[in-house]
Amino acid sequence: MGEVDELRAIEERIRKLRDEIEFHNYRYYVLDDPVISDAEYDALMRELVELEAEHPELVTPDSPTQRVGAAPAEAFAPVVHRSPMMSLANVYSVEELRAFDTRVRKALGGELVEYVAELKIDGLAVSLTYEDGKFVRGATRGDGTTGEDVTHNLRTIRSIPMRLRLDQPVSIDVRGEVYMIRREFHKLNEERRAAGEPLFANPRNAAAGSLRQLDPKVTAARPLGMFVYGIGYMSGAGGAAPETHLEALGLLKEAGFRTNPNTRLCRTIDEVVDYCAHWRERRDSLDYEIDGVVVKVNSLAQQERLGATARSPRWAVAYKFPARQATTKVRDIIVQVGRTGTLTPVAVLDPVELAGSTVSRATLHNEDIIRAKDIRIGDTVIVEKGGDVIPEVVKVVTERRMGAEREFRMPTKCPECGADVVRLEGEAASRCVGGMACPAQVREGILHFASRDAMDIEGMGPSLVAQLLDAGLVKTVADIYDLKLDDIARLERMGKKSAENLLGAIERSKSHPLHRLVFGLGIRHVGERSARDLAEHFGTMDKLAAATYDELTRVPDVGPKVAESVLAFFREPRNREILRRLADAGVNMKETERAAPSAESPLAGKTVVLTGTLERFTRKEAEEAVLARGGKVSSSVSRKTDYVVVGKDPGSKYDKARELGVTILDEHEFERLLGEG
Ligand code: 3BA
Repeated sequence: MGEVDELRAIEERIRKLRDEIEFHNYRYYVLDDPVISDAEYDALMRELVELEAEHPELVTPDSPTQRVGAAPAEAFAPVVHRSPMMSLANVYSVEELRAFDTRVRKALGGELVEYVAELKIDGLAVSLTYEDGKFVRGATRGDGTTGEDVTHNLRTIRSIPMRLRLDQPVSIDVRGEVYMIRREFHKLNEERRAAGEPLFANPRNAAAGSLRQLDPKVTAARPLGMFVYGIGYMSGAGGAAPETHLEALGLLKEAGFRTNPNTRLCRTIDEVVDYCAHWRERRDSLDYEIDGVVVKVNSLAQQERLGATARSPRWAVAYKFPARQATTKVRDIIVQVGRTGTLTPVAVLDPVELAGSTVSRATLHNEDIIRAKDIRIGDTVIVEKGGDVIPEVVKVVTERRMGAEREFRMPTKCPECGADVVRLEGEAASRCVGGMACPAQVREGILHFASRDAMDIEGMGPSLVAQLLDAGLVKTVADIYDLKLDDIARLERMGKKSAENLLGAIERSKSHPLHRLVFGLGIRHVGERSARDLAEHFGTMDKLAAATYDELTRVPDVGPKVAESVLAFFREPRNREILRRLADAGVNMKETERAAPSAESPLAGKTVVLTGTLERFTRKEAEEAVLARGGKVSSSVSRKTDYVVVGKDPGSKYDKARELGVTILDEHEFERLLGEG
């Protein structure tokens, strides 16, 4: 072969490798559906790197090897957008959303209007510029007219195509949002904490910080994602010009971009309102943050007629969810004593509005976390409330320190009973050694016993339990079953009627299956799952109480920690006495036989793992459904797992299942399986 022919063959091979690698990037990062293994992908990449090293004159900026290069001279240089990136008008209520719809329809003379509702990704808006189908530049939004050149960092995002997958050489500006998935954000912050570096307050700031890196290697190590949601400018698409926003999104998808799969066409504002309500409740099920819903008029002709004000288009609006983060001050740090004697430091805050309610406390978990975050009394902090969890302090705004802030010290004596506080080697928690002599532990233990997932005694909340303890009517959970109507009715805010209701709830609690009692006893390390496993395995309290270490660890999923703890509980004479009294009072000590699972159920004897959010079941309902059919629910995937049921936004269990080749069921298939037999 002549030299020229050889060079041509190498050029051809390089071209082929680039096409293949970008195709696999697309399969993996855009479609989330890879068709080759990581090793095969690495081999392609290695070959390309070697060929380009031998022939540097053949390297082009859109080569997949150039996604992580050096920072060019134009990094962060100002970029004037071909068309401005406007802002979105915000609304904070359904009423305002309906007012938007009324305005739109009025301005269009009462025409039919369709909307597209899409998730409002809480990231950074960027613009990607393609010339003749090739990625040439990417910029932040900036002030909307001029942004900063972040091409070098955007190239590291594998879901951004370097070349468009279109036939025509289109020139286009694509707009979208760059974000960091929550899991990666937490990992990044964990690393920064370990390295003593300042923490990011949220994934958005982390993504912004990553795009502002000079060294694209640093950006590449912080996995960012991007969803695109619009076209800012386009030429050369020929007859393919879209007429609706949804068509525009379809075109972007065809061109190889990642669009959000949860975008919906809504024919009425009611459908938009439903969509907003749906995602307000389910924002936690996504692995990225959203801060609202963006509503857009679907028809581009109607968009044109509606036009824009000085700052924002009249055809779009952002429905904002209540903020989940706020800034406030730590007035004090107090200590709460839990059921097992664990001392939990709690920040007393200047009250602040958060996710629709007023917050004045935040958990600080333990001493180590306070040290790691360096939280001091008097500090200004960012607090966060997610889902239905207790608010947390995310980080201190150190810039606001005045010098008078005080460090917290864990008390050496229990604030409730004065007993010693100990912190065991290797444990994060400090604990009061007072045991049943500590009123806080007694109180919390009784509250746990009566709680919904344990004995479910309705009406036995914190204030009643405190009164019962004060009046000396209850000292242990066994005393609950000796309560008399007159005793209760005499308590403050307790009429005869409420007293009767309470006695009714106490009476009903006697007939629960054994696992609720086992859970309610508050044996350390015995959660709901273990309580159920133990109750089902041993069948009666007597058998459980008599079980040896070996018998206990023979129960699947019961390890040494749980076994030791169960043994210690039953060795204690005071606990045995309480159990004897509960039995005498008529509290059920047997695990009620499950309705014998029909042998035909395909789930009988099978081990099932659940991951992700299911649409039609809560986690508990899905578990119960499996158990009721004779199956077992496990929390981790192994070769012994028969089925992995995968909901929306599954976690690593899904990857594990694929790796091990375990049968994967989606929600439909799972429902079908439940229906059989
Ligand atoms: N859609 C943010 N602006 C968005 C194009 C309009 C728009 C957004 C959006 C103005 C999101 C303002 C900055 C901007 C492109 C201007 C979205 C999101 N649509 N889904 C209607 O998910 N955060 N932000 N971006 N032009």
